[in-house]
Amino acid sequence: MNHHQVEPYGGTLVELIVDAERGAALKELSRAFPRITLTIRQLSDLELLMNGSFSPLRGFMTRKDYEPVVDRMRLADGTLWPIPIALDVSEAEAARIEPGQTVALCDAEGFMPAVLHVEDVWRYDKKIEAEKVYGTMDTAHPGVDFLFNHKGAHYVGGTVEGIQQPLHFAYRRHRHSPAEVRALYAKLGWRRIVGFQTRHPLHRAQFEITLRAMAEAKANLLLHPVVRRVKPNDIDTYTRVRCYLEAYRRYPPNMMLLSLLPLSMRMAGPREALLHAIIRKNYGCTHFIVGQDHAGPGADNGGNPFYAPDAAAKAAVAHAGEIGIGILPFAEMVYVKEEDTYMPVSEVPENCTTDGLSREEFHRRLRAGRRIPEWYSFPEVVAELKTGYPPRHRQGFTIFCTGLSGAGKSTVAKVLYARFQEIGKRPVTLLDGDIVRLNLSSELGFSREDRDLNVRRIGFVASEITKNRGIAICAPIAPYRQTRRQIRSVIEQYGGFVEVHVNTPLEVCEGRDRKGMYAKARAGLIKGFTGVDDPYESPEQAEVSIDTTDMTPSEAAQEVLLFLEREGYIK
Ligand code: PPS
Repeated sequence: MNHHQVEPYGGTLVELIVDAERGAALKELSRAFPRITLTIRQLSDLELLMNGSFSPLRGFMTRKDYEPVVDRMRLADGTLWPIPIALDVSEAEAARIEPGQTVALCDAEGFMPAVLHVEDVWRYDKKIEAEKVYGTMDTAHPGVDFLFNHKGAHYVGGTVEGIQQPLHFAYRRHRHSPAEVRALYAKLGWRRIVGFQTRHPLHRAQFEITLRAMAEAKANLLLHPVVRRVKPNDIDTYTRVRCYLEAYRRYPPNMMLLSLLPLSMRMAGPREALLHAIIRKNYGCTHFIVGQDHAGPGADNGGNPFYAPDAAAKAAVAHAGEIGIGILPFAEMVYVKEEDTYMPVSEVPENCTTDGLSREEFHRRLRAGRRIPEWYSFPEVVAELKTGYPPRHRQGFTIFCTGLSGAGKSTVAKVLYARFQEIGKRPVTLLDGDIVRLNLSSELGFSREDRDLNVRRIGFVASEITKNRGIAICAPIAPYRQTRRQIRSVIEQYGGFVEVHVNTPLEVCEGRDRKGMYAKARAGLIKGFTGVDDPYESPEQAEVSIDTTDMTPSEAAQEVLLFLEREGYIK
């Protein structure tokens, strides 16, 4: 491959896209190549390699570059590079890939954005990477957790030939390669550009920071948010971009450009700040804003921050000359009531009162449907957030009844179904065990695997209903704790998950034996019957637990309704 020589982060970008002819030839050849299916994170790295955001890198790092990068933030040739851009694979994959081979890099659908000419396959030391890159081995750090618990044990390094960029369908007019952005600057006559990185919605404090930075650097603004959800509680990308589009209108006309960056953040604090600065240099920025705790994951379980609040800014300033970008460090901004404006904490005049809202408090208010003060965020931004994150009484939720056969799950579920229909307001779906086994899982039996698959299917349907703000009422036995836990974690991303343990004792269920199943199970005519010769793992922390021994179904359902009312899901 013909790689042109580049000065580090200079005018020349290293784009790894081949021409159409070579692309077609590679596609043809790739039928014989081994294939690596990339995760979403790896695809982001690949995309940024291909479009020149990671210039001067020419592929995934080989050991020769990886080790000095980890050790002292230098590529083998001495160029500053703070974080490994390395492709991890599993033990099994590593065993079938050899240096000298070319492999196809594909997404989960089989689409092939690029090929990799393998130079190196090696087992890397996760501990050293954690210590050096993240400064900690604590898995409370999301980057470290990811490294230890989700990454393969080997890296595959080599040069990349890009054939076609990974596809994006949303907000396409706001996605640009570094070259495209540079061309836009030239067209608009922008010579000085300050870059702003964020993974949160733009509230007034951040807005004020960007305005101040623009004034300080006499520059236009590249608002360059990362469009990958970093932590489960982060605001989803679609809502966030709608917020940026609203904030956009608050800037003076023709002063800023909004571009979305598909970067997989590592939350590596100071080292990551350097990576962010390098990327922005490649995007033609002359200046870059580094805020408090930039790219930091907050505090560990003991409440101690992983990185000092100003560590990232210090690191960025120390390397600014080498990167070739001006760093604008920003201290925390607070709202000054008397002046009705934002100021860095250090500049607040005496006798003035300040106000602030932590991000956590803001999220709590948003989710509870409480008022967000106008000084905190523009009303149109808040309106977008409220549309994306309605208060609980407008969110969807799943009622997940679990318990033994004959415990009364279906009856309670039916009563709840009728009650919710009475209330109206939200669409309701009843996913009773029998209905599901008839319509979704008719081929399944009662082995551990089959039960798990059955319950996961129910969880999937319920999560879709919850996402669309409806009510899903499920009533399978769902005997295994681990499976219930998995379903909960998916559904809680979209709305409420209310586990209702229908905790009627086995003797009572067996005494009822409406379908005569227990008798058959005791007689050995049915094998693996829950509670008889197959386990039922009781929930540890169900939201509601009801024993229907001496309760009518309506009374039992009432317990659930009271819980929902208390928690704000119905009002
Ligand atoms: S599971 O474990 O969640 O997949 O079970 P589920 O889909 O709720 O199905 C439970 C109903 O199927 C009948 N049945 C059995 N239950 C338990 N164990 C075995 N081996 C079994 N074989 C059939 C049983 O009548 C359950 O009905 P419900 O409505 O729960 O009483």
